[in-house]
Amino acid sequence: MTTLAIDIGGTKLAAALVDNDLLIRDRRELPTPASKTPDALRAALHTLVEPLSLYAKHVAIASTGIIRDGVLLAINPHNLGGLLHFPLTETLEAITGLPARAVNDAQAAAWAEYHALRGDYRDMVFLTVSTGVGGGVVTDGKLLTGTGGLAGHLGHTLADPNGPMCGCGRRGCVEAIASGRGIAAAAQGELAGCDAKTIFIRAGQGNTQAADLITRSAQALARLIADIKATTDCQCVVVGGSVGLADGYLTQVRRCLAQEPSAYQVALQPAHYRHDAGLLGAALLAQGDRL
Ligand code: ADP
Ligand code: BMX
Ligand code: ZN
Repeated sequence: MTTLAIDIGGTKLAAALVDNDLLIRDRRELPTPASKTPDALRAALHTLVEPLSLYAKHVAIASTGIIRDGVLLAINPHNLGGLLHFPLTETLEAITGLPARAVNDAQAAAWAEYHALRGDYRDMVFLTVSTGVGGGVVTDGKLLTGTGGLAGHLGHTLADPNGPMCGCGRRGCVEAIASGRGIAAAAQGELAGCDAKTIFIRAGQGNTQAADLITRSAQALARLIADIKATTDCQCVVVGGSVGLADGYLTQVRRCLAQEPSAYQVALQPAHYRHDAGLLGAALLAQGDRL
């Protein structure tokens, strides 16, 4: 059964057709519109999925935000241009005429990455370092979603009580420091106004401020990973997102984690499905896990 899978992130929207063997075709992307009102997102989703919906039997959505009863509720509305609330499944059902299911993007990616692990794994955690910092926790082979969809929002744990304000209303969250937006927000002088992608390029060219901003992110992520190990005793942590997958980033996180006591050491791996983990996890969940 062909699934129309959609991944809604703070920076980009992706959609593709996914078949029963998790093969992806006709993948396409659009920038996420930054608008407080839902109309721009509705219009972008329409443009994105219209050429694909004819070939699918159902829709599977992985989306940034807390997903409750098919509705997106932003914990950090700044990541979506101030948008707080968006009726995801209702909108996609209206656009495509197909039944739709939705799940948080990092929870979906965790599920896909858990299935990609080879060996006897029961406990793993996925982290995306992207527009924000998202997380998905698999414990004893089960994906945690929580009663209200909040489970795994590890980007909103505390990194620094004196750190920058987070869009969720809390000061010093991991997301406010380690995410693409957090990296960009701390840039000063010649780097002020640059996005995280540009800051990585500048670091590669030898810019020391850019390199320090990336190290600050990697340090916050490594401390989060030590906390995750202490909380879940997971067997591995898989890292995705465009910042998480950027050249050299995971190596830096490993170096920072190595400074922590031995009890908090855990294997770190880049996402097997790279930028498609969210799409594939949503498809897997909607298809009922036939793997
Ligand atoms: P989304 O959050 O929409 O899922 P991404 O995973 O692409 O999207 O994350 C977006 C963030 O990653 C932005 O802050 C962007 O500047 C940054 N980014 C995109 N490409 C790269 C790259 N090649 N290297 C480092 N950072 C990147
Ligand atoms: C934020 C939060 C999470 C999401 C994470 C990564 C919103 C809109 N999103 O912490 O639900 O999983 O970002 O999202 O509150 P991404 O856009 O970086 O992929
Ligand atoms: Zn926060």
